[in-house]
Amino acid sequence: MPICFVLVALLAQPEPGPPAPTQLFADLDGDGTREDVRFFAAADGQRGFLVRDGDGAGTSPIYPAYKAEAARFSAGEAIVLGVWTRKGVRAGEPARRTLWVVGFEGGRWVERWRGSALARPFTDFALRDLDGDGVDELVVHECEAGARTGFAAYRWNGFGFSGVARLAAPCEGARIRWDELRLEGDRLWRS
Ligand SMILES: [Ca+2]
Ligand SMILES: [Ca+2]
Repeated sequence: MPICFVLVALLAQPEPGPPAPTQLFADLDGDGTREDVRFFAAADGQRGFLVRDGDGAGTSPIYPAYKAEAARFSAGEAIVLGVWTRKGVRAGEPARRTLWVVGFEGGRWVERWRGSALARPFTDFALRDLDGDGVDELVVHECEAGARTGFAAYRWNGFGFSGVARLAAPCEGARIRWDELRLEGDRLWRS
């Protein structure tokens, strides 16, 4: 193929755009109807924002967030953000992951809880109903050199997350999917 055609073909490749928003459904105002919420993440994974109902009227501030999940807590529904923090991080070390719980009240986004940290550093998180009681648990993947690795389940207590159970698992390799995890009492296991 002549080089001019190769160049034209390369130049015609579309630029990679920002990632598609994550669509979430949560009843943030407690009226019994779930709102349609979208999380827009920057391509660098360092910040993001939420839009309620997709009309721009309920646009959040820009958070230092890389991920968002809808959560059904016993006290109501909310959005849990995976957020970068430098609190307690020494100079030269990378930012750590933490969690914020945000809601939508009185026509604006409010930060209900800005977590300092969980018991241990984590690499990823999800909100899932692990025991089938209709309330979501927080489950995190812990994978830090020199530390116990695996999964840990937490419950929202209204003021933060309380640890419930752990499942030891290798850091890499046989990665367990969130949907395979089950909780029975204080036992976390892989189905
Ligand atoms: Ca609602
Ligand atoms: Ca549950």
